[in-house]
Amino acid sequence: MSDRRLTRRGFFQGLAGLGMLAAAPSYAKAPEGRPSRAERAGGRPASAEAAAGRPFFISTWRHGKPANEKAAEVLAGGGSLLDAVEKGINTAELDPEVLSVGYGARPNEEGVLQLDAVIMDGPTHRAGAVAALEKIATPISVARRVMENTYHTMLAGEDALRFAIAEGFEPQQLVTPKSLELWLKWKADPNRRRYRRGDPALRPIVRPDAKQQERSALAAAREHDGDTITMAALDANGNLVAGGSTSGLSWKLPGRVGDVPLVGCGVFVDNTVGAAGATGDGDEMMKFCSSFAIVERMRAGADPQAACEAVLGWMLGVHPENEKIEACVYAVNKRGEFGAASIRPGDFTYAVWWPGVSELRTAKSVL
Ligand code: SD4
Repeated sequence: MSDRRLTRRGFFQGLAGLGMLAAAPSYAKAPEGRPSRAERAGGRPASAEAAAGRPFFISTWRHGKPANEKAAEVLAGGGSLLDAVEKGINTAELDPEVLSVGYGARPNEEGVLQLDAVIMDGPTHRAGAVAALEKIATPISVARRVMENTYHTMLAGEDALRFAIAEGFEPQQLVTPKSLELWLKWKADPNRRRYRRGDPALRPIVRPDAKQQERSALAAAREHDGDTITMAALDANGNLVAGGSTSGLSWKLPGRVGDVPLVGCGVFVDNTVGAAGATGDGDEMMKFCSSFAIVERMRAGADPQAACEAVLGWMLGVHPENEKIEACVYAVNKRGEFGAASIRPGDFTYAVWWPGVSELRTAKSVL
């Protein structure tokens, strides 16, 4: 048995100590009788921090910081919480330097940008989403129109584009010279990553273990993370809204839809409990409904940090090879306690905002 497996076992023991495995499937059973991580840490398992003010915003990656700041500004200016999340996420969508969201992102296998987005409103428990939407730079705004102007929850593909145009959105070329150059470079590489089974470079966000340490250092120093944005927001009245927007995995197969627009996967809100969001290998994460699973654990009494770690632990229990993937989650409960976790160390930079604080954090890893 490798050291890695032992580490993972230690993790499950920690979950057992938190009482988290009671709610987890039987294949995630922990060995009995060893001190949990919580006990080793002096009996204080819950590492959820509490935001010291309201509103509170939490977003993925470095571009989450300007997005949170914009969201806070919109709310302070009299906008609704939905406006705040939409406009906050628009900042990443419209920034051509953010290479996995909206305008200027990395395209699919055929050099076309297909975008996914979602928005979910806690007070009404409504959601809107778009999948594989082309030519519209701000898909979260289209998702909001789906929620507010239709009886549907998700529109996809060409018809989502027709809906957007009917709603007044301007179609445009989203591939920039920079994203075209990146795509051409990928196309020209004989060892390029593809997504058909049998391809040696199949797994999308797997990086070799040997690179993990290097990655940890790099993660903090990177100019930007070319990754999905998801955001959760909590206002002074205890209401919650969440949203997300992404170009999905770079060089994905045309028509591929990731976890982000799927309610309960990219984000989930239960206004009586809390909200959660995800980023990472969506093809794997969607099989665990990661955001929904976190909120349900919070409903059962887990604090946000424990809930995040428990769900990643469940993913590892079911598919041990998930120790190699990028899987990152965060959560906030109605009291403003929040947490975040990734499977691998150093993987997940996230941004938090509350009055007087706007900063980046690195999430705890479960390995
Ligand atoms: C997807 N979850 O489409 C997204 C990708 C992502 O950081 O979050 N990357 O699978």
